[in-house]
Parts: sequence; C-alpha cells; structure tokens
Amino acid sequence: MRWIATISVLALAAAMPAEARETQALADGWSFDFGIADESPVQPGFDDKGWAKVAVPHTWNRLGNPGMARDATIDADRGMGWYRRPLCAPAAGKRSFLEFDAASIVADVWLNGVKLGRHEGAFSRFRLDATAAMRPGCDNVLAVRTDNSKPDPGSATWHVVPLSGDFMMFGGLYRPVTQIAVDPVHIDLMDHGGPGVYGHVAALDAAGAEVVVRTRLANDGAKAAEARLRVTILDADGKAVARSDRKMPLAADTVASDETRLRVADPHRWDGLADPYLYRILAEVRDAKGRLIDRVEQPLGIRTIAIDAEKGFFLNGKPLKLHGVSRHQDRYAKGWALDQADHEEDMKLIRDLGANTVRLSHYNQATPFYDLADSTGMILWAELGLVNQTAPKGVKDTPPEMLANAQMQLTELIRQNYNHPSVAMWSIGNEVTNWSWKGLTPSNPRPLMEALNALAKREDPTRPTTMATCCEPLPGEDDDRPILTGIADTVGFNRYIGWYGKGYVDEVEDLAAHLTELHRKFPGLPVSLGEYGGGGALSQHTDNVHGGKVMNVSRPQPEEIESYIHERSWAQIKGLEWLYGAWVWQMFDAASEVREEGDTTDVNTKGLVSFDRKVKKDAYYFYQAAWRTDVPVLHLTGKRYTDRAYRSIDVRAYSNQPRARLSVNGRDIGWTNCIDAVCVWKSVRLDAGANNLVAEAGSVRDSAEWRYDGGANDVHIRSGTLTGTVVGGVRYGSDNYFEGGKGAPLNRFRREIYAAPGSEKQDPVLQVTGTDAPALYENYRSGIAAYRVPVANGSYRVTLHLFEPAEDTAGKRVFDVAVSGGATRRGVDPFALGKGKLKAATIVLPASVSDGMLTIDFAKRVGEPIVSAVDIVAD
Ligand code: GCB
Repeated sequence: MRWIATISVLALAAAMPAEARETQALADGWSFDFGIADESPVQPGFDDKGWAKVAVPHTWNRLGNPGMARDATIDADRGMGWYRRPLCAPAAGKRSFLEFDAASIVADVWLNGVKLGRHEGAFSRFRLDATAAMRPGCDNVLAVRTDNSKPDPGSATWHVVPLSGDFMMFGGLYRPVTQIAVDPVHIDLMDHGGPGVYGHVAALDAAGAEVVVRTRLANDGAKAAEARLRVTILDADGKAVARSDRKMPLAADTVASDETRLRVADPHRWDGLADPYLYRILAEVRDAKGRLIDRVEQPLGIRTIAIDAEKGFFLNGKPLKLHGVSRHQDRYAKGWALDQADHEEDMKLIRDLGANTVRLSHYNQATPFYDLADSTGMILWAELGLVNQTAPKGVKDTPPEMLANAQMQLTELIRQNYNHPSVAMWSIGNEVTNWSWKGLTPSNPRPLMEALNALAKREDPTRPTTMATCCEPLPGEDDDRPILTGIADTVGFNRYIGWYGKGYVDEVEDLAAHLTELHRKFPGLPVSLGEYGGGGALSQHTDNVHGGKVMNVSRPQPEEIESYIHERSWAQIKGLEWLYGAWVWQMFDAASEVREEGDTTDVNTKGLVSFDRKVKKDAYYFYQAAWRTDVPVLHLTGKRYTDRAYRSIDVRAYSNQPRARLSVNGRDIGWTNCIDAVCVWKSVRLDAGANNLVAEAGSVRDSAEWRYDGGANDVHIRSGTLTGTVVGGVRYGSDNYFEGGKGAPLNRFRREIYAAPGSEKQDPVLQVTGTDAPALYENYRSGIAAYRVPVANGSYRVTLHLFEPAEDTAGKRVFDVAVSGGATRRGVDPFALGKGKLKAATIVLPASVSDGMLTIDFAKRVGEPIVSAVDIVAD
C-alpha cells in the first residue's frame, strides 16, 4: 500500500511544474471499518490489516431498492466509519493540506496520531493544514473518522444541519479527498473550502464588463514575503482579454486580500442554454524572483439576473421562465459516492428533458455538477442543507451551536460556489417551520432564518436569496404557525396539490388558483413553485386515475397518477406570468428511510427517472413534449402496462406536435389533437390477444405492445380503487367507466412520513363477510351516478357487488338501479340486502345494448348510492 502511494506521488511530481501547487487525488489505498467507538485507530501503530480495502469516494451505506422489502445487501447503519491510509510527505519546504470535498456528517482527522481538526456538515469541502504533523518520507498515517449518527441528544451530530429530511444521510468519504502541496505563500486554502479567488461582474453594458476579482493570499511562512499576483481573464479560446499585475507585501503568518477591477471589452454573455459562454479567471502568484508558486483557475460568466414579482425571471434583461427539476445526489447501489460519469449522466438526462433549471435539493452538491451546469447553461437554485427543524429534539429554540453550524455551512456554500455563473440564487432552507405538529418541541424559526438571510446578503450581495416553504397557514387558515415567507428575497412554495391532499388527483385543478392566492397575499414578493409532483411506480398501473384514493406514502402508486399530476399541473402553471419558476419534485427517485411506497423500499417514488437511471417514466416524456421545441417528441404512454384489463380504453400519447395519428394492429384509429402536449384517442377497442399500437406525429413514430386476454365482451370492474385484482380466475380492472362519486378503501392505511419505519398507524382492520371473494369488497364508490361501459351490442347479465360500510341500521342508504334495456331494481338498501353492516350482497340485472354503450344508472333516495364491484357478462 505504501508502495502505491509513493508511486502516485512521484508520478504526480513528475507531471506538475515543481514550483506550482501540487495536488494528488487520494483515491486508492484506504482501509475502512465501521463502528469502532474508541479512538484507537488514530495511533500510527494500529493494526488495520483486517479492515476492508476501499477506494474513495466511498460510503458504507446502501439504501433504496426495488421490491416490497429491503434487499439483504442494504446497509442503513448510521454511526462511525473509520478510514486509514498511508501518506507521503511533499518536498521539503512545502506546506501540506488535506482537502475533503465532503465527509458525512461529522469528520475528525488525525495525521500520525495528531488531531488536525474536525468538520461538521455533510455537504461542503473543507481543508486542513497537515504541515506540522507530517513526517518526511512516506511513514505517515492518515486516520479519518466520519460519523453520520442520527442527531440524537449526546451524538456528535445533534446540532449539525439538516436535523431531518426526507432523504438518507449516507455516511463516509463520499466525495474525493486530495493532498495539496504548496509554497508557504499561496492563494488561501483555508477560506471555508472556497477557491480563494472570487470574481463578480460589477457593471455591464454592450461595450464592456467591469469584473471585480478578489484574491486572498496567505503567507504561512515565518518570514515576510513579497508576492506578485497576476489576475488574467481568459476567453473561451484561452486568450487573455484583461489582466492586472500587483505586488503584495505579505507579513509572516497572515492572509491578505486584494481586489482588482478588470474591464472586458465587447463581452460575450453567459446566456443559459442558448449560449453558455464561459470566461475563466486565472490567478497566478509569483515570488520576488518571478517564479510561479501558485495558480488557481475559476469560471466566470458575464451575465445579469433579475427576478420581478409580476414579470418573473430575467437573464441578461430577457424574460426566461424557469422550468426544471430538483435533484438529489444519490443513486441506486451507490448512495452518495458518485463519480464524474454519474454527474454527467444526470445532467444529460436533465438537459434532454428540456429543463432549463435545476434545484440542488436540499444541500450543497459536488463541484462537478456545478461545473456541468456552467458549461451546459443550466440555471441553478443552490441550497443550504437546512430542512424542517430549527432546533434539536427536546430543545426549545435554535441553540447557539446550531446557529453557528448553519451559518458556517451557508458561508461554505456561498464561498465554494460563488464563481459559478449557473448559480442564480441561494436558498437558506427547505420547509423550515415550527414543527410542533410533528411532535417536536415548538421553536421559533424566525431568528435563525433572519440571521441566515442577512449572512447570505453579506456574503454575496449580487444574488437573490430564496427559501422553500410548505407549512405555513394557507389563505383561509388562521393559526399561530410563524410566517417565514418574505424573509428571503423570493419564495418557492412547495405544493403537492392532488397528491398530499384529501387523497384525490382531481384536487390538482386547484393549483393555479391556490398559487394565485399566495401571490396576492405577498405583493411584491417574487414567487415560484419550489416543488410539485406525485409518486409513480414502474410496475403498478391503473385504468383510470380518478378511480380511487391516492396512496401518497404507501402502496400501490400507479405510474399514471404521477403522469396525470404533471399533465394537469403544468397546464395550469405554464401561463402564470408572475410565477418565475417551477421545479418538479423530483428528477430521480431517491433514497429515504421513511418511505415504503409504490413497488420500492426506502425510495421516494416521485422521480421522473428511476433510482438506477435506467427507466424514464411516462412523466419524463410528458415534460419533453411540453418543454422541448427543438426536436419533435412523441411518446405513447403506458408501455409498461402491457397486460390490459379492459378492451375499450383511452390511448394517450405525449407530443409537441399539433396532432397525432394512431393505429392498432394496422387498423387506422385516426388523428387526434394534442392539447397541452397530451394526445388522447378515446374508447379505442383492442383486439383479442396481441395489440401493436403505432402513433405518428410529424416525422416521429412510437409504438407499444399490449395484450388483451379477457373475455370477448365481458367487463369486470373493481369499484372505488386505482388497482385491479384477480378473483377466481376473473380479471377485474381498476375502477373505470364511472360517473360521479368518490372511491374509498374500506381500510385506511396511514403512515407518518418523517417518522421511523414501523410507526405507521393502521386502524382496526375491517373485513366484509358473507362472501368467498373478499377482494371485491375492499373498496367502494360512494355517490355514484352511473357506469357507461362501451361494449358490443347484445344481451348481458349485470351483477353489482355491494355492502354497507358505515350505517348501523337499514333504511339509511337506499337507491334505485336501472340498466340498459330497461331492467330496474328499486329500493336497493345494502344493509338490508346483506343483513347487516359489512356484509356482502349482490344484485343481478339483465341488460340489452343496441348503441354500443351499456349504462347502469344509480338514483339516490336516502344517503349515497354505493357499489364495490361490477360484472358485465355477455349472455
Ligand atoms: C417536500 C420536501 C421533500 C420531500 C417531498 C416529498 O415537500 O421538501 O424533501 O421529499 O416533499 O416527496 O414529500
């Protein structure tokens, strides 16, 4: 191992000019062990032969998998992960720094048993000065303890933000570690993980840009020195377009700051996706003899950003409606330990989607991703990792330690990313509120949020601040939850209307009105939609999104619900001129210990793309159709729902073309208009067996392969629910063809999110008796007006399955049922029919159809008509 380290240092030394800053990636050669409570591994003589050999980036955790249970390989352990590695000293006379791009959550670092320091916070770069503890040669041992314990009282993480959140805090050295050797006089390495060189555009017109560059120079030596600082602005071809040279006298053991104003003539703007033109700032330090001793290069984008409460977002003076996604930094089987290819794949998927903005939820992400945003032209919402709680458990208000930690992490976020032109705003937190209603001690979040906002403005007066809120009193509600909206320069409202509401997707239609009310409530405040969306499982499907209650933190979560929420949300928000941006929650499925939903475990299913990045859900294509104008888009939805429950179905496609044409097994179904990117062919009749669907629009085609294996003319409907079932060999589709009423499950499963798994609340389980097919009596549609089912003409027998779910006596629910062809049953009383509450009953009616539509009409007399399953069987 020592040999490996020596070789790589030598290789590096040969590759770099001897006098400049030398960097060496400490990727290999690490030993790892989990769970050692004492500090014995810090001793150089400690025997780590039995430890695992790992490469960094690394996390021991693995969480989030497809399937209804945790995989055997899942490691959700939180606690202390230890890393050890030999290290070679740099050449004599150099200072030695260790740079950690991130270590989760609290990291302690020792070299040769000497403590170099501690860092508290999972998401930011930090550096430690290792010079004093370093021995010449390669006889050095680096030991790092990373602790991702839950923030319980007494743990090292108790005050480290974020204290909670709907995402897994993976542990370890999950971003690169680098050894830096540098002259005692150098560009400051100890500025909160920042580059030490900071540029911004102070004035800009067509003729020129005034760029202010601040450089921090450190002299760690014992003697005064005179440094020569050269700052150059290079254009995209590497040509110098502005330059300044200064002499800087540096006293021993000091850091001095220089500010230079440079003029770039005829500036080429960084103009988002349209033209992400990048300059670079090059800061070079020379000693008195003119030898280059340090250099740092940083991106520079010349652009202006403005946000107006009524007119929205402006880039370079032109309106740009921000539409995009939120991204978490994890992925299947890798957790947070991503590599460059992972970041590139994510950015490509986002770019191909047609988004022009990404919210880096809910924390500072890796530099390669910011770099990709700069070079792609993606506008970023960068965010401090502060979620929900503003005080630790059991503590009343934000304690000073937590305030200091949040301030430190915010400073790191801003200094480390100051130079990225892609960053448009700093978010100071997500869904921060008085979480007393989640069982936490009530605390007043205002002082913390005000302090953070003031800090962000001091650190960077050039960018607006924002924050995402969820849980303040809504218009019409009046309680004592504090209003934080208005503390930051702008606000993002996180709204899941149609998903976390009363349980029905139809509520999504309230989104625009709700946002408009909020906009009116906060005049002068630029408003965005910080999050919106719904969950979608790849293997769970429904025939009709209105059929039943949405299982928002549970199972199943048919993919079509997620698609529908996005279709309807976008249709409403796209025309709101004042809404400066909207971010889909979320681009990728992501790991969260508080989730058991859809067809996954420990995964939040609201991604447009699966956790492993392999599957683009239908909702992904919806946004392609809605957002992309540069390429024709056409996507037939429901490709994963191959085995269809119904023969007569609405076929849907997403397209940016005005109309599209469909054929089934070569049979022309015709053209349909695509409205708000959605094209629907109503009541398409499938063939028995295999169906090859082909859609065409403009120059694009798409196809799907479905089967229909049900009876030629029979229809079996499971009422009041989004999922079908099979009973006695008969396939029931989810509720469909209905008019009126609401679907509901007999047993409500309630789950507290943000609570520990296993803390779900299940009401006493009810079961309908008097049947050998209980699956037909697990849901019901109450208040139903009619079923209108497309069928072939002919004679049918209609069987309705029903039961009384709520009333304790007969006579409380009475209705009439009439079917096509004239048969009517009057005075249906489920209680009386079943002889009690929760007792199965059926009624059978003959029907005849001559116009292709079998109707079942329900007329109420007392209470609401109800039905839990329907059989339509041809005679
Ligand atoms: C939110 C949170 C986000 C969650 C999301 C959800 O409002 O900001 O962290 O993951 O909702 O899926 O519930």
